[in-house]
Amino acid sequence: MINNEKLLITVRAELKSSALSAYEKNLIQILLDSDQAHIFSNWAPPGEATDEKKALLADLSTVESSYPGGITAYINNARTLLAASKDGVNPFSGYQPEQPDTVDLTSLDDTYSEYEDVAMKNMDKIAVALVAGGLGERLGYPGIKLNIPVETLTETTYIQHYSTVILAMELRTGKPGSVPMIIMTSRDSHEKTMTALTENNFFGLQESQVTILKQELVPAIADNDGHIAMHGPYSVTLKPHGHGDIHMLMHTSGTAERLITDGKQHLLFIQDTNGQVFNAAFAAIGASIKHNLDFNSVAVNRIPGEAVGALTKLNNGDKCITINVEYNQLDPLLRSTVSPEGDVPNEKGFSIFPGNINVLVANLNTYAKVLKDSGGIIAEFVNPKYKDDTRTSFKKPTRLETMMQDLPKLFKSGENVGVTIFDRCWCFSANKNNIIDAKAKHEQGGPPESAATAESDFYLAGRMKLQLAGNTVNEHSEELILGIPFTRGPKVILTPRFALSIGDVKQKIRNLEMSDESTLILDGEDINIDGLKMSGSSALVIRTEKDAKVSIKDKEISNTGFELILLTDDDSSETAPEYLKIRGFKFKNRGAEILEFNTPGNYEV
Ligand code: UGB
Repeated sequence: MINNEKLLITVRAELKSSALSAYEKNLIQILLDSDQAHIFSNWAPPGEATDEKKALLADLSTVESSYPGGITAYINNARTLLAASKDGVNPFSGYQPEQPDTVDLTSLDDTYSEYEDVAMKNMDKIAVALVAGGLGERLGYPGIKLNIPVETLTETTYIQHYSTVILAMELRTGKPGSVPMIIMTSRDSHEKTMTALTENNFFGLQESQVTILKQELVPAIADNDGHIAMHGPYSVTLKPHGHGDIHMLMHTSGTAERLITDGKQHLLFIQDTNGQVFNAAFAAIGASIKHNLDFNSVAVNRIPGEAVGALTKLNNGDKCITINVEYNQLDPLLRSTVSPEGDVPNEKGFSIFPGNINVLVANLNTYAKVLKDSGGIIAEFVNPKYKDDTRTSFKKPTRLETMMQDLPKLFKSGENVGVTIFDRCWCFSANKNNIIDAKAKHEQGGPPESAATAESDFYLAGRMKLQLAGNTVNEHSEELILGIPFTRGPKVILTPRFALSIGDVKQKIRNLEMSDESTLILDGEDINIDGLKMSGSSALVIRTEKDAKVSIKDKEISNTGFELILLTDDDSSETAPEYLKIRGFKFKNRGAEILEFNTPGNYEV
């Protein structure tokens, strides 16, 4: 307790003055009761600097109203977690790591299609939650990441792409507005996300089906006693609380319960820049339904030591949970328990602990129950950087954080937690790193996760779908653009309206042959191809409005298509928009065949 009588006299005078409202004075009292008198230590006498005082209290009142249990609960939680951290409490003490239960969908075979079909029949029971509160510091993009184009041929942005998938899901249910979309924003992303939605008419979604949940920042903590950090007499230091806030907000806003009332059974969580996610999401939802999973993590095979969270089953005899263990914690855990050699590869070269990519499927009934039991606070953790081994002071203020993949930490036991493994390029290729870091990551043998690789993989998924449908697709060799790998063709975009599953592609495209630099863009519900040969750098774009049926039969395409231009070779490189600069290239239409069908009818090409 701060017991500085002079300081307390000043604060008490503030409480008696009429400059602040009753609510603000109550907040001061709450803070005093939590040993936070230092916040007021440099305040001017009552009646002075009132606006600054009110601004500080407004920041803290947001925490008081948004954090379950208010600011007192936040400070108490911080003290408990900091004490455990100081004592070096091992969160996995007593647990034996085991291989988690997995469903292997790395092969896109008939079994895979069965899983997809299960989800296709349950479209009206699915809701999608997109976490988009991140600042994207690693990417360094000036706007919100949701506004970046997934690819530069159609310039469809991430938010538009996700919305288009939802619209396509609704085509299956026959009920517009029936697939809820929840978007978590933050102070950093809220305004721009709202602008993107409103300026684009919610990308065709109904406003009522979109729920925006805004996460708030939390106070940074200066020391092990839980004192709130200050950076000025009237400014507390605030920091992000992490993507796990989605769970808290789903609870406190009543959204989880509402989804259940509306008949939804599964909630799919996605990140802001993973254009591949809906290649795999439906099969993952199918796996959740078929195996009755309460929680299902989409995962990729990881090489031992790879810097990706490892999905691990932990068993202490009483409790058995499958959770994400950070890769730097996994190796010591294995060495001290079941494997003196640490994380070793299996016969295929992979760790038996698959990598988490933060695409998650939760059974809504279980989810809502866990939220209710936990008050919505999901496995907070603290990660202070201590000045020295005494663990008594920090290099800089810390804060409590949460991660959305940690939800199973709150499972009591008996919940059915699964892991569904997919081919990496098929399910995950995020746009997280700037070009310098992406190049370095590639040189170190890791995935660059940049705008260019995300775009390259987006086309790759299109090619994979065509190949699975038995078509001939000649792939161009990979090249380096700004030191980052990119495959220039063929570029294939099959929009969600055209196909949501591999089955859809198989049904609609036969006897297609594509050369290694050609481009095919299909955007319409009812386009059928039987016999199409594309040579050289030819490009064909087909767009249809509702009720326009298009059949392509035995057609040959030869035109100059889209040319890839390196920005380094282009005069306009300096003035190029940022979404091109983060790639290092652009495409120029030199003569693509573009067919648009804007009125209902049957068309043969
Ligand atoms: N996000 C928020 O909405 N709010 C926040 O406060 C923070 C983030 P990052 P991170 O893809 O390989 C995750 O920053 O957290 C959103 C997993 O934890 O891109 O470093 C943000 O907008 C990790 O296990 O990623 O790492 C974005 O949509 C691994 O799966 C999302 O949260 C890793 O992603 C992720 O934020 C990965």
